[in-house]
Amino acid sequence: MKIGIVCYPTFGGSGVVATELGLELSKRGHEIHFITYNQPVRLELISNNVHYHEVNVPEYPLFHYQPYELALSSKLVNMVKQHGIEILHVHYAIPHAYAAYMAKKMLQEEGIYVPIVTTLHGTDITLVGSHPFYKPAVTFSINKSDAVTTVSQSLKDDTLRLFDIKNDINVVPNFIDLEKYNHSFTDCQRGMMANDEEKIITHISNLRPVKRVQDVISVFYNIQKEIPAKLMFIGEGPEKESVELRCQELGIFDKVVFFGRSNEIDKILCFSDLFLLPSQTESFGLAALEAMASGVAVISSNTGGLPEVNIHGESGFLSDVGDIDDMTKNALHILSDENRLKTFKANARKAALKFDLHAIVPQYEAIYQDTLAKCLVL
Ligand code: GMT
Repeated sequence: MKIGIVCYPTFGGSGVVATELGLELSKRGHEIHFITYNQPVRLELISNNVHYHEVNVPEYPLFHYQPYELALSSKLVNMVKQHGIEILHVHYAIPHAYAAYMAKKMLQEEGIYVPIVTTLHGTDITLVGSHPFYKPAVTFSINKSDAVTTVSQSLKDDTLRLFDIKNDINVVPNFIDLEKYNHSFTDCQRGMMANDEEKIITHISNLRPVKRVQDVISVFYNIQKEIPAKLMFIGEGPEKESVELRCQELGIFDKVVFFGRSNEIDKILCFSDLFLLPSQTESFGLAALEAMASGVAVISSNTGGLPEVNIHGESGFLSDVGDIDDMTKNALHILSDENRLKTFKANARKAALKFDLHAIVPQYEAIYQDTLAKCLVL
């Protein structure tokens, strides 16, 4: 199939999933066209059947806001015509599903029919999309998609609760390339980051308020009072400065390593013992899955789709949002006993197996095939 993939090219989970999906589909023989405003961060390989088409929005002084949706829908029209793209898979409803619908309508005028698969990722539904400023357009775009998927059952429930949805929604969970996280061959160079007694705690996110990064610091502060530990803090975002300041105030700055954005997540996870994800909302928690695939136990909140990923008492523990004491208690329970830590780490890896890309990617292929077949009948 010739598949157009529209996504955010940044470090956000939706862009990562879209990119990994495209790359895997290309390995399975499909021709993939990424259409977005920058080369996606994890798109390291441009090969015969992986293409990247940049959407440019020329600055024009009359516009207070530059019209990205317009530029995207025009680009989609051109790319579908030029490359014979058969199906568009858009990740994150805003504004991608909306722009794709406009492109589809323009193409129909020329007798070209291209169906749209929309994947909802989380904040496009739970935070931004349900705001009254966007809600009518998001509802419309979801209902006008030819197929809709969500990355967890919880996100499907939220979508049905928050919007008036007439379409069926398929749950296709996020996935992982387990081979990339198979570290048994190496000692992971743990000694570079911590001494033998120190436990390594890790947090990865885009440091937005929804990630509750101050809770990460509070839990780590409590842990290191009881057990020697280091915190690996990965990501850039609006909360970064306040986190650095707080670490200074608490006198733990020398125990926290700030990596910024990193393309070496797998290496950092390789030497980690525990992953903290205390988010306010989290439709799935791809970062937690990446940690689990690396054999890292997870302490997370119990919000959204996290209970579908992190299995309470097995791969880690779940706590109510903001319950620092419970998260600290659970973290210390895992870290204070070497055998217990080993068991949780092994369980984490085992729980991640369920999300193997070889099991999940064919679900998307089946959706493309069904959608194309349905459209042929119409
Ligand atoms: O969570 C983020 O910071 C980024 C965001 C996105 O849309 O790029 O992630 C959402 O999509 C990911 C991939 O499907 C999910 O794993 C994340 O849980 C989800 N984030 C939230 O719901 C807050």
